[in-house]
Amino acid sequence: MLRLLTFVLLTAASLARAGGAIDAADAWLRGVPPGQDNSAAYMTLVNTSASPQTVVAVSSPQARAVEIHESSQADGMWQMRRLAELPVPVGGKAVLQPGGVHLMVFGLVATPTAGEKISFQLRLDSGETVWVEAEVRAPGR
Ligand SMILES: [Cu+2]
Repeated sequence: MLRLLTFVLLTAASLARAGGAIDAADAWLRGVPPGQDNSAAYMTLVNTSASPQTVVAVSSPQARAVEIHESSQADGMWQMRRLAELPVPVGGKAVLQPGGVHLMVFGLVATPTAGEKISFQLRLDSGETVWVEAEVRAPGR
């Protein structure tokens, strides 16, 4: 019975993942040297639904906190600000990339190694959650 329940739960989880309103591509996390536990993650979010989607919160079981940030340059100085939400328009996408919007990752529970996957849970304003696996790239890339 327990085995059957596990199977049903796993099946439901994979269906939810496949049928989500948002697809993620090219997700990666910038590797960090030992002792540094903050990093950033990047990805392209594609709206696969017929309505606008908005990411309102992000978390990771492998980090203490995740925030949506946007980098910008003013007077030759880079600065970051926190975004309350990240819209993904109908028929469009949101591109998170170095120098722009990114997921700021605070308090990685372990130093990530290149090739490892870090999981992120994106919560949409519809209440739906989308899991994204980001591959760790070597530091400095
Ligand atoms: Cu940041």
